[in-house]
Amino acid sequence: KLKPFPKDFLWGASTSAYQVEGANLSHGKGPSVQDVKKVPEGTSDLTVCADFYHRYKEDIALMAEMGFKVYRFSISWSRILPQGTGEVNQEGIDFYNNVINECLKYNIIPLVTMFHFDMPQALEERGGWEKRESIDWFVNFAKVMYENFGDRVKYWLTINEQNVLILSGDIIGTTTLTGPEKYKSLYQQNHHMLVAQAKAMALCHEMVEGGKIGPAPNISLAYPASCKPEDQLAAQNLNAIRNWLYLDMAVYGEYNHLAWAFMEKRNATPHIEEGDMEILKNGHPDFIGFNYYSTATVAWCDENQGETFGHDQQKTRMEEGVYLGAANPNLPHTDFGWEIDPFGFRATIREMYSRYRLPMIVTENGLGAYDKLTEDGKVHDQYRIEYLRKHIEQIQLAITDGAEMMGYCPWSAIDLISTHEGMVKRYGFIYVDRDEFDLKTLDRYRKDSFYWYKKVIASNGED
Ligand code: BGP
Repeated sequence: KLKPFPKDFLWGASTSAYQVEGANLSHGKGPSVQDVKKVPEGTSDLTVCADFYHRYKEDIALMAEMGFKVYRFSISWSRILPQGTGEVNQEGIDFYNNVINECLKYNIIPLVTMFHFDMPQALEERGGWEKRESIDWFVNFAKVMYENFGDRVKYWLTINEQNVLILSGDIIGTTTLTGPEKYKSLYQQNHHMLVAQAKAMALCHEMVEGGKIGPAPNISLAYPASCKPEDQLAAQNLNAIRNWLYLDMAVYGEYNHLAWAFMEKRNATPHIEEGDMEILKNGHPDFIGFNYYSTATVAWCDENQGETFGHDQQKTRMEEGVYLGAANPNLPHTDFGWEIDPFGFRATIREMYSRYRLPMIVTENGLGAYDKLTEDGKVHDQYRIEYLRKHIEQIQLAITDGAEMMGYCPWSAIDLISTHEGMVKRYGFIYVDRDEFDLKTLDRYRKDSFYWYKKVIASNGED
């Protein structure tokens, strides 16, 4: 017999600042690395996005109409602190105050991501996360946020997909180095992010009355490609460097031993200052937020053997002597080639709960597709409904298994700019009328999934 979703289960959805807001170089905002980066060919820049900066009231009203209990959004660091440190941009503070107050007006809990891929360019030019000072920069930003919003924002997420920033750092832009130097830089940046996160968690508990905070990595369980024993070792390797490195540190304040062995092998163990390990031990998350899109499948890989599988940031690649990414023949794909694995979602949740015993909230999950607006203003996205329904079923099964699940925030509340494919790849419940380069009306339309999700929420997951 299935256990019901908890009564106070947090149904909602997610967005991130640089992908949804627009107004990226106006209203006092400083540029972030995203604004400076060359956008992939054929895709829109970030000047307008979904124009959430000007239309947040309409958008939050639509979220309220769906019955959202929570809205996960990120605060742009360089909108608050244009130079990353120093002077505060009051217009930025006002904007996020308005967004927060608008949520609260409808009893929607704001769940704020502090960092979602958007390092202020001014800090990047000073060396970014590779510099030890980045810890202080981030903690200062956290302090400014707690001071200004902590009276009303009680749920916080530290760094979105830190593991993707490191593991796919060359694709996402965390490093431009290649060869052995790449690893050295990435794992030093990683260490600074981890210390910054631990300090921000401790500070949240100090400054925000009733504040709860957690990490938000992208967790994909790794499957062995076959029942060859060495493929199981490969799966353990990838799980360690992709998943557990981040969560073992967030929860236990310890470096995962397999991940450490990997860094040693790559000559990339970070420089750890005296006192760091104590700081890491003292930052306790109240919950685990995590993004889930699919699982990963890997085979054993001897030194100097194998080919890279896939090409984009979600695909599993290869690390010589560690693992070799493989396609999973049992899984269907999205229009954009991402594997779809609802069962793997349950398996991932089971594994996470066994390891960490903390309540969990899904901070992203969803289907990127080519949606079409019909002439009478409809979007028939049955494929998205199917995807989400199957994943929600697996959450309920995981709850029945005994896992403690707090909420579900699929990606994304509203259509926005994808990380690599611009506006053609849509995830929202709300359609935004614009194309890649033609801004059209920017009007909002309710997709079929909008009406469906509204029923899911109203019935607390029973529909
Ligand atoms: C996650 C990111 C999001 C988001 C999503 C979908 O990795 O946290 O920012 O965009 O993936 O990815 P994409 O836009 O590449 O389809």
